[in-house]
Amino acid sequence: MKESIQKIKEGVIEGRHKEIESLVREICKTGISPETVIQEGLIAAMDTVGRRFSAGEIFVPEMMVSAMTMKLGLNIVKPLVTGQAGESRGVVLMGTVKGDLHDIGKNIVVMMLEGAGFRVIDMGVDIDVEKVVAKVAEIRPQVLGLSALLTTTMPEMKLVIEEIRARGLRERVKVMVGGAPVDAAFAEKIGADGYGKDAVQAVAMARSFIGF
Ligand code: B12
Repeated sequence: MKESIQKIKEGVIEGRHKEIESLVREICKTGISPETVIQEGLIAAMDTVGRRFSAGEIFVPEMMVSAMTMKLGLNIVKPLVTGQAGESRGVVLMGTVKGDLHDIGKNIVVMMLEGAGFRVIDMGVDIDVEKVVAKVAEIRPQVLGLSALLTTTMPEMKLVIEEIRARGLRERVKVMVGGAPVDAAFAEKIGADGYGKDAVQAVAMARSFIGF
C-alpha cells in the first residue's frame, strides 16, 4: 500500500498528468480508501510542492502542472467520496475569497461536505464581498465556508463577515474559515464561528453547527 500511495505522491510532485488518472484508478481498485489516497497521496504531494516552491527549487509553472495533475487525480476519486446524492442535511455556501485563485483545498472541502450529505453551493474562486453577501441573502445557507491561501487575501474574510453583519444576516449563518495561512486565532479575531485545518474538520464543524 505504501508503495502505491508513494507513486501517486510522486506523480503529482513531478506533474505526471498523463499517468495520474490510471495510477489513481488502479490504487482505488486495491481497496485503499479514497480518503487515504487524497490525504496521504494527493494532499501530501502538494505540501511537498509548496515546500519546494518556498525553497526556490521549483517555480510557478511547475506548481501549476502539479496542481493540474492533482485535480485530475481528485476527479477520479470524487465519485467514490461523494457517492449518491441523498436527502440534503443542510446547505453550505463555499468560496475562495477575492484576489485568490487557489481552489484545490476548497474543492476537497466541497467534496467531503457533499459526501457527508450536505448540499453545497460552490461560488468558485476570486469571489468579492458583494457577491458572497448577495448569495447569503439569496440562498440562506446554514453555513458559509471561506477559503484563503494567501496572507494578502485573508483580510477579505473579515470584510465578508463585517458586511454580512451590516446587512443584518449574521445571526442566520455560521461562518467557517480555512486555508493554509489561516488559524484559530485569526478566525476568532475576525469574528468567524470556527476554523478548520482540513476537510475532515470542516465536515465536523458544519455538522456541529447544524446539529447532526
Ligand atoms: C497549488 C498552488 C498554487 C496553484 C493553485 C492552483 C489551484 N487551482 O488551486 C497556482 C500555481 C495557480 C498558484 C498560484 C500562486 N501562488 Co500558490 N500555492 C500552491 C500550493 C503549492 C498548494 C496549495 C494547495 O492546493 N494545497 C493543497 C490543499 C489540499 O491544501 P489547502 O489549500 O491548504 O486546503 C486544505 C486546508 O487548508 C483546508 N481548507 C481549505 N480551505 C478551507 C475552507 C474552510 C471553510 C475550511 C474549514 C477548511 C479549508 O482543507 C483543505 C483540505 O484538507 C501552496 C503551498 C501550500 N503548502 O499551501 C502555494 C502557495 C499558497 N502559493 C503561494 C503564492 C505566493 C502564489 C502566487 C502569488 C505565486 C505567483 N508569484 O504568482 C500565485 C497567486 C495566485 C492567486 N492570485 O491566487 C504561497 C503563498 C504565500 C503567502 N504567504 O501568501 C504558497 C504558500 C507557496 C509558498 N510556500 O510560498 N499556487
